[in-house]
Amino acid sequence: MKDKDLISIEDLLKNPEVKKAAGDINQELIERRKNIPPKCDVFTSPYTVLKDNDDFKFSIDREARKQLPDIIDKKVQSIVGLDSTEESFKQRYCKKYNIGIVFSGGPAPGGHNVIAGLYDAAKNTNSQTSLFGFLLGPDGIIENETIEITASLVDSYRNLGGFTMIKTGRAKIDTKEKMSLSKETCERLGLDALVIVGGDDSNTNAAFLAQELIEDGIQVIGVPKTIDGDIQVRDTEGNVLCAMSFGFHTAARAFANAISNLCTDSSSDVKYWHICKVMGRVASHLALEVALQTHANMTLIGEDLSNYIDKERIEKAEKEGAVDYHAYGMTLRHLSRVICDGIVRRAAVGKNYGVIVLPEGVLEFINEIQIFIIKLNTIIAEYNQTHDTDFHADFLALKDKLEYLRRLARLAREDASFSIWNTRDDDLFNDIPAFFQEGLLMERDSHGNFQFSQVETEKVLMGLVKDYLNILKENGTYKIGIEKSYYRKTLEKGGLDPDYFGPILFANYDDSEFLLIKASIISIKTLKQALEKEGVILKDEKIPAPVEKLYQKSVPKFKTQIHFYGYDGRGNDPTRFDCNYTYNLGLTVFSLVANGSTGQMAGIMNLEKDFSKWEPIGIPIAPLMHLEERKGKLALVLEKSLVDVNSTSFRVVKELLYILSVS
Ligand code: FBP
Repeated sequence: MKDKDLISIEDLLKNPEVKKAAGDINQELIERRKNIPPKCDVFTSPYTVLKDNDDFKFSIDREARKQLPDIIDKKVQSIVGLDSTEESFKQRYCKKYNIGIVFSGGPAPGGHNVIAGLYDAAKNTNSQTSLFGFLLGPDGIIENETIEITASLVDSYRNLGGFTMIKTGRAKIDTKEKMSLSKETCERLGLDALVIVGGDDSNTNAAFLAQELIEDGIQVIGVPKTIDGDIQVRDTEGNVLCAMSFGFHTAARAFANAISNLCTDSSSDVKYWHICKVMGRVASHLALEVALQTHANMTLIGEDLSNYIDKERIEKAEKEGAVDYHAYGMTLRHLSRVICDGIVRRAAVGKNYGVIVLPEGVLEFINEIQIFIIKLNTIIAEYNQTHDTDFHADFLALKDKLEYLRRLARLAREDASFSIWNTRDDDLFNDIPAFFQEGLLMERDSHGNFQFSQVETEKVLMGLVKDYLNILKENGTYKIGIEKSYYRKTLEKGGLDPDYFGPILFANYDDSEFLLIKASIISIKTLKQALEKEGVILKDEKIPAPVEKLYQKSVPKFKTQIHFYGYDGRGNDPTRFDCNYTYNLGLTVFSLVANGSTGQMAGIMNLEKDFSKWEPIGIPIAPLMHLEERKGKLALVLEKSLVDVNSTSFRVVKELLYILSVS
C-alpha cells in the first residue's frame, strides 16, 4: 500500500470501531457499574436500631481494659429494621452527617462497594450528608487530605476492584502527635464519624482512635478488610461473628483460577514444576483455599509446619536421658526434604512435573527463621529507640548491617547478660545466602510487621530443594519411573527381549507398573558396567540403543517456573459474593453511625449461609484485643486468626488434597 492510501491517524482515531476497541470502557464494565447489590432484609426498612446482644461473650485482656476503658464493655449489636418510629428518633437518625472514610493497608476487592453502600444509605437518609474520602490511607487523616465523595464518583466505581477512588496507604496513627493531628482533621471537617476500612492492625488503630475521640463525640467504626482472610471473629464459645474479611473470596478465586490453569499447562507440557507463592503475610488461609479449589500437587500450610515434632529425635534423646530442643518445630532444611520426598514419589510414577503452592508467610512458621525475625525486629527497634534514628538509613549496605550484628555478637562474648545476638546467631546468619540476609534485615512496615511479600521465600526454599534433589539423583533415589508397557514396546521394537533386560535394569521389574532403574545405575558409565557385569555386552560393545534411550528417559531434570500470586489477584474486580458482602458492610456502617455506635467493627453473620440468612451486626473491637510482640515490645492488637489445623476444613483438605503432611 502506498503512503497516500493510508487513512490519516486523526481519521483513524475518530473511527467509532477504533474508538470502541481502544477505549477503556467496555460492556462488561458498564454492566458491572450498573449492578446494585441486594440489601439484607433489615436494610429494606427506612430506619434501623441496634440491640445489644448478650449471647456473645469475650474474655477481656486486663491491658485492654486499662488502655481502652470507654469502649471495652461494648456489646455485640444486632441490627433491627424499623418501618416507622417516633419523631425524636427520626430527627436524630435523619440528621445531616459528616462522615470520613479511609482505606488502610493493602487493597482488597470490594472496598468501593463499602463506600457505595455507606453513600447510598447516608444520602437516602439525608441528601445533605457529606461523605469525605481521606486520600492515600491514614496519612490523609493526619494531613487532612480529602475529597468529597459525590454520586458520579461512586457510580463510576461501583462493583470495581482496587482502592483507586481514594487510594490507600500503610501509615499508622501511633504517636501522640499523629493522634492529635488526626483529631484536628476530624474537628476541622466537623466529622460525626470516621470509618476505617482495614486489616487487624488498622482495626486496632480504629479502637484507639475511638477511645481518643469519644470525648469529642466523634464515632469510629472499623470494617474488616484483607485478602489474607485473617480477621475472623469468634466469641469465647466459638460462635462465629465474622467468618472472613472482605476481599478474601475474590483473591482466593483469582489465585485459584490462575493456578488451576497452570495445573492444566503443567500436566500437558510435563516438564516443569511450577512453584506458586500465594499471598498471605502470615496466615495460610489463601493457600488452603487454593489447595481446595485447584487440587495442586503439593500445598504447604505454615500453621501445620509449626506443629511438627520429630518423634525419632525425641525418642533417641529420651533414650540418652536428654532433651533435643531441635526436635520441635520444622527446620528449613527438613522442610526442603519433605518437598523433595513428594517430588521423588511423583517422579517414580512417571510425573516429573507438577504444581506446588507455598504460602507467602511460610517462613514465619519455620523455627529458626522465626527466631531470626523476632531477634532482628528487637535489634532494629532498640537501635531506633536508643539512637532516635533509623537503622536502615544508618546502615545502608548489607555489609554495614552485618558488621553491626557482628559488633553485637562481640559484645555478647564480653558481657554474658547481653543475649539478643550471640556468636552462634551470627555464625548461623552468615550461612544464609546474601539475598535472604538482606530480606530478613529489610525495613519493617509501619506496624512493625515483617514484610514477607518482599522476601523471595520460594527462592530460599527451592535452592535447598534443588541441592538435595541433586544428592538424591547422585545416590540413585530420584528417578523417573518408566511405564512398563512403554518399556516393553521400545525393547521389542528394537528386537530385544524385555523380560531378559527387565531384571538387569530395574529394581522393581516384577511388581510395579512404573519401572525404576536400579539405584546403582546413575550414568551411562554405570549402565554400561551393569550390562557388562551381566554379560549382556562385551567391554568394547555399545549399549543397545533402546536401552540407552530408556535410561535417558529415566534421568530427571528438575526444571522450575516461579510465580507469585498476590498483587494481581488483589486487584481483581470483586466476585458477586464480595460485591454483596461489601455493599451490605457499607449499609451496616451507616446503621452503626446513625445509632451512635463507636469502637465497633461492621460485620455480617452467617456469610456461609444463603443471602436471606445474612445478619448485619456491630462487633466490639476492644474486647478482641490482646498483647503481642510488635517492634520489639508488647503491644495491644487485634488477634490475627491463623489456619486451625484441627478444623474440619483443614483436616479434610489435608486428607484428600495433597497437603504436604508433616506429622
Ligand atoms: P493487608 O493485611 O493490609 O490487607 O495486606 C495484606 C497483603 O495483601 C499481604 O497478603 C501481603 O503480604 C501484603 O499485603 C503486601 O503488602 P504491600 O502492598 O505493602 O507490598
